[in-house]
Amino acid sequence: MTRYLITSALPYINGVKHLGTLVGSLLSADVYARFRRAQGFETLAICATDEHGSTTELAAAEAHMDVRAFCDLQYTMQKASGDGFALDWDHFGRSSSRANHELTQHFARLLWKNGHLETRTTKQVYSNADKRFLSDRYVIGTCPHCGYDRARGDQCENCTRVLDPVDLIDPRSALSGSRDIEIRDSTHLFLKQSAFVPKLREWIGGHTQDWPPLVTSIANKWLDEGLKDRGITRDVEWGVPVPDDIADGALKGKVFYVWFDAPIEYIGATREWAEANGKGEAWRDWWFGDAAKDVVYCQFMGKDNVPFHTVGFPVTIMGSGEPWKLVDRLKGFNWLNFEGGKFSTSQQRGVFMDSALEILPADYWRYWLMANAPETSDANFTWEQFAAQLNKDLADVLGNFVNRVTKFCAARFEGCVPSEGSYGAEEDTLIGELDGRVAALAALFEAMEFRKAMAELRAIFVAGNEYLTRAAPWTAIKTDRARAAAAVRMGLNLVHLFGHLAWPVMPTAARRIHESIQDAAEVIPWPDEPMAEFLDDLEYGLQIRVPQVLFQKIADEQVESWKRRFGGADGA
Ligand code: B3M
Ligand code: ZN
Repeated sequence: MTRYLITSALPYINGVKHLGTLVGSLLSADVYARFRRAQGFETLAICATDEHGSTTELAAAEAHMDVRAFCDLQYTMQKASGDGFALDWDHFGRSSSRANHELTQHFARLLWKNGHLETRTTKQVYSNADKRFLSDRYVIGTCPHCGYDRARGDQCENCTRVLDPVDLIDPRSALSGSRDIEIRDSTHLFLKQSAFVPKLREWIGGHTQDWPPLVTSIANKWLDEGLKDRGITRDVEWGVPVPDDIADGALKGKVFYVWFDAPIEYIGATREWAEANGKGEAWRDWWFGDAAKDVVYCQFMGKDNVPFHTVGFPVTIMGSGEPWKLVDRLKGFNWLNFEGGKFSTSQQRGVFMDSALEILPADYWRYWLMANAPETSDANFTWEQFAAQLNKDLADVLGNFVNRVTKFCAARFEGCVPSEGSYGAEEDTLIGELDGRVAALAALFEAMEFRKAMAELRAIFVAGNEYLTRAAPWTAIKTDRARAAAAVRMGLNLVHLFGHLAWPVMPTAARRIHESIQDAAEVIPWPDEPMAEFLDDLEYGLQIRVPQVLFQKIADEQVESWKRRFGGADGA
């Protein structure tokens, strides 16, 4: 039987993530993992913090913290917000782990041994005041093309020209502002990626059917533009050290570039998982050689990460000459915008994971984000549409259905699944419709088409409501108690079904819905029996409970206050 290995792009250690990162990697991976688990497949859901590099060092310095202590703290915060969103990882690791250090060095040694790395001496800006090499973006100066006086060493944000720090006029450190900087030679390792182009083309070409067009077009564009050899080491301190046995110690004191070690942490975190759970070498069975033949490896990420996963990491794996798994299914996402503009971490624009949970439970966000996932194009978050959709889909349609049925059952049938009456034409029609819709929903989850999946889920809830309106047990009971009983029985079976179908996306609400009927297993299984069976499955006489309000309606005043708090269309 197939096993599913599921990874989401690793969130950078610094700062709480916004809804855009959540939908495009963390949440979509979780929904897919839950769906596969619900189907009974063995799954392993892996994520980790991406911790290395100069950005982390500088963020730690700004917080007046030692970089490791800074990462420890941020890791705890990210783990907590992941838990708050019910992201049910098998392991949430850290790219600074020993496992990742060892694996990163292992891959680098193989690449060196196989002749895919070479040393090159490059010119690098060194700041005497800051006592460190400055990466390109931390050198600022006047743009030689347009005269903008705060151009960054990698690119001028005024005229968008790509720059080299040595091009800048009047260059200075972005950290201290010091002009006491000099150009020094620095030796680095380069990965000779260009040699892999034919292999990459063949591999990417084999996925035109099962990767979204967004992903294959980004991958091919990257290759078409000509693949440059890539520097994979940096002059910073916080990272995986380059071992001395590479290039005779010529890179002493340097570390690997963060984008080299971060994807390797997918494997590293799997090893951390095994170590944390006493599973020994079991991590290899998910990744290596014949033992992993039955594994389908699925990755989730935003579109900016696609090149690193279709070119960068695959080259590391191909170049190792060892049979590590390459990604099978790569789901990439477009951007989610906030009120017509970009989410921005540096400007704190938008809604971030911690503050989101201060105003509404995770399931509201989970549902809305999946229902509006930026799949075929960018999507936009607005408070009005957010509130309107949740009020309609969750409160009016799903919540109200559960409430109507269970309340009526409590009032007129002693809160027990009625045994009288039998299903007739009305029920048969509904069963036929739901057989089609539940199968369609499963197929959409399988295809990772989340937006359409949520539309199908909503259509299923609506079908239940429409059935109940037609069957109208509250009218029938006046003349035909058996007819009303059959309708209530169907209604309760539908509540039960909704609890199963909603679980991958709304795990907490789904559990409450399910538990209004009967206790639920930890993983609420996907219904694979025909609807005629599933919808007549509840034991006659079973005692049910009326749940507390499932979804509180969002009031206009709340929307107004959130707009004030988070800023709205005006970009405030
Ligand atoms: N740390 C996240 C990002 O670009 C980046 C992903 C690494 S995946 C190995 O948002
Ligand atoms: Zn310029």
